[in-house]
Amino acid sequence: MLTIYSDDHHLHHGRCELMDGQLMPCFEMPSRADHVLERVQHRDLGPVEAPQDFGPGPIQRIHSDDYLTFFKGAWQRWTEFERDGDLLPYTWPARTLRTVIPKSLHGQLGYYSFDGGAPITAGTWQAAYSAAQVALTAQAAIQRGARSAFALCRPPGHHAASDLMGGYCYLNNAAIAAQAFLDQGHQKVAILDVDYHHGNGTQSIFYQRSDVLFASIHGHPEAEFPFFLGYEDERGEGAGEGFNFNYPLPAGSGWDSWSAALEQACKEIERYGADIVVVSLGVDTFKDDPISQFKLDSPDYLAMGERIGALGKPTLFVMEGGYAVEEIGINAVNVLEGFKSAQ
Ligand code: Q9C
Ligand code: ZN
Repeated sequence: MLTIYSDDHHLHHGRCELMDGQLMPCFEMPSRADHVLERVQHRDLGPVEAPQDFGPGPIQRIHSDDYLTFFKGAWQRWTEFERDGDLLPYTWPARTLRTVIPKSLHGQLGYYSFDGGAPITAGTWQAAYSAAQVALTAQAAIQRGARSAFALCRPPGHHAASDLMGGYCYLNNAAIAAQAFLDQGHQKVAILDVDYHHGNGTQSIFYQRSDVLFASIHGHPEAEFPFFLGYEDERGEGAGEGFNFNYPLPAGSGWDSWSAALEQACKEIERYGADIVVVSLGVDTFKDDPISQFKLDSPDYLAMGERIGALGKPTLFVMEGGYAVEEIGINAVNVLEGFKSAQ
């Protein structure tokens, strides 16, 4: 299986995030992608190539121009404050407030984010832009006839909506790739999101559309980030009604209940008749993940890959979360090897 990877992810290295009342070093750190790349090479998964640059066009198909302009220019504006730290939001246009777009940097940062978990650093735009190109380059390989490809994206993307960053995400790599498939002639793309957290950004982007089916297995939003989306009764609306499937599971869930949800999601993807499957591949479902509450073990990821492979569809894997840095490579590559064994 071809892997696409860019060193540019090192340009994004946030300093800290708020966790249980404490400032902690960011869990979403550069060594994550480094470990996955090492494992890809160690296991001889296949060639590793750098991304091509498809320009901003395919990103603009998903993200609004005003959001992209803000994100691209935010760091330069922040340098004028001559502060030491990362650029982080601290006020949001919640319920009783107005949703005008303020002129100030921090006002706009609140407007274009849904949490304080996506710090902007000097290299964040470039890293996120390159991650989107990584996804698009892997997408292009499938478009040319490959049965599968692995987009080793960092930063991740599935929490990012059309004009919102949050949850370590800025540009929605999986959504950008799914849209590229549609723009290049495919009719039906299924996005299977196996990250521990609900893919709220991806869901919101495609919620009113029937050309992308979204299915997500995740920690129940009653108890887990992102809290405000990811319930089972979110089925899509308008033309998108019946094309959104959420499988929220309680803390402590292991392979038995997780794989039962996967089975249901796969059945829906088969019923839909997807031409292409895009997998939002988070491995923060792992039992030792430091911010998550599921109990999957490393061999379970082989079985996960096998079931996805049994769909028999061209499949693009897009890296999302996973914070047990030592095991992230083993678990992610296990999915890819399980997939290959089912071909
Ligand atoms: N800092 C992904 O896995 N909250 N994002 C963590 C408090 C945010 C996870 C706990 C989790 C976001 C791509
Ligand atoms: Zn996650």
